[in-house]
Amino acid sequence: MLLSTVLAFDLGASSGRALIGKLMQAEDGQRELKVEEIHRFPNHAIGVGGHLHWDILRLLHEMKKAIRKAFQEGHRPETFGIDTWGVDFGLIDANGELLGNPYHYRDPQTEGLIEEVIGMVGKEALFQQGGLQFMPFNTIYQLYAMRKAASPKLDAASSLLLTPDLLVYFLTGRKVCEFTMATTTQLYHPEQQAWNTELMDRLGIPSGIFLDPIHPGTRIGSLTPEVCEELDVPPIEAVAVATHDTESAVAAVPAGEGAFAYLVCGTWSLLGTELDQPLVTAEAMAHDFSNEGGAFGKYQLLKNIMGLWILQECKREWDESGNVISFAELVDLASQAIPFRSLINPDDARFFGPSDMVEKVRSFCAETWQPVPETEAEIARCIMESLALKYRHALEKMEQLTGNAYAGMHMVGGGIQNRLLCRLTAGALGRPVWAGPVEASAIGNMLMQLVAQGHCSSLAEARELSAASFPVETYLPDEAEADVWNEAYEAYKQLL
Ligand code: LFR
Repeated sequence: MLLSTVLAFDLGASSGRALIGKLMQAEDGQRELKVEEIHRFPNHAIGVGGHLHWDILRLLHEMKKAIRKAFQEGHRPETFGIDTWGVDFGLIDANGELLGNPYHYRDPQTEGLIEEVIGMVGKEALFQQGGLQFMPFNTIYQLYAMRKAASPKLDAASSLLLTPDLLVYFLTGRKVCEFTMATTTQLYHPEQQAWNTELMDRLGIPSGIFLDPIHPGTRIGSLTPEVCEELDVPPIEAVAVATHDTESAVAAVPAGEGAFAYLVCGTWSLLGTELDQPLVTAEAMAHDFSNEGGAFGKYQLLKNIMGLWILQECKREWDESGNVISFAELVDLASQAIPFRSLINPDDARFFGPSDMVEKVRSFCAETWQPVPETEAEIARCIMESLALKYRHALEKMEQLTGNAYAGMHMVGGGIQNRLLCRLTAGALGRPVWAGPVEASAIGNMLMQLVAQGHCSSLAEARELSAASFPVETYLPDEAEADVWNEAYEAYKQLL
């Protein structure tokens, strides 16, 4: 029996997806979530006038296409939810119109601003009040960059909408601020559970543009009559899901009771664990951990690791030079390459910006007196082994911070289709890796819609449904490889 149909939009840095979820109940009462992708579209950073932007109206266009398609294909979603990457936003003027194109978080405008803001406020204070790892793209630095550039948009703004909220606004006309995204700004005080208006005043950021956060699982409102007419669809309702994609993914981790470690694996690698309260200690700051708000008011103690971005950029370079090579081929080549030939620190700042990635990997190896990887296979192997070792490092630090020991690690997200990476991760950790589900963000998005609809009442129940609906593959470390991994880990730590 069909209990409910939902529509999830999951927008990532390189593509967007629309998926239909159907909550089914068997005669014995067993429930299952069935998921089907109905639309997929590319998403690109677009450079103009020295800035990098998102093409937000193109994304809206593709989302509208997906809504129409859902109904044309006979689905009847009751609600929809949107999740995207963190930190980015649009500014809305007094007439309700968007002021300019939202900046892409890799826009170079924030270069050097972390140091400047730390100079004004102090590092400990910033961490204590914002809970986040110091990343150049955090909303705080983007807004401060606009202030420094005397951006007229900032003065004309009457509200700030983070990307998923902006898209919800375009479709429903309702302006909201969803909590999990709010906590990626570094302007939200997790301990006080309020916007940090004092800090905003200090940096010349207008505090009046921020709306009071609402929590995942809240109903927002229906598609506007214009949108319904344009698409010829009934007025389905938007739900505030855990709109930060990472938090949606964490909501779908098929973990049982008790502390668990996870890795959300995509363009970024987010390695973390769920806590009831933020952990804003000096140690957490020293090890570069963030506290990001999650579904049901939880906090995620997590670390942003540069992730598969480095490999994606290398692949883009090869593709553009006419050497078109699929991810599957790359993984296959890498699995045949000589292990542990050279390693990088994936979080070295040089890897953050786009372009020249192959050369950046090579120069890192040259500067650290390692063999310089030449072939695609060698470069891909180097990146993946380095990521796996980075995961071990982060997991060990996390154990120190929380005092918990983790028996293994859940891996979710698109990156787990890279089976070599899962295998290498299990090897590096010397612990099992439980991989799945792949579409974690979209599934977590759907789960919070089901919470809003009253079909799930807790995170535990949502995760149970995830576990019952999607396969998980276990990767066990090979005992015989433990020594070589330990040696590689020692070598890796020398690079940090
Ligand atoms: C992952 C993610 C990370 C965030 C980064 C930039 O997609 O949302 O959590 O730090 O993108 O927004």
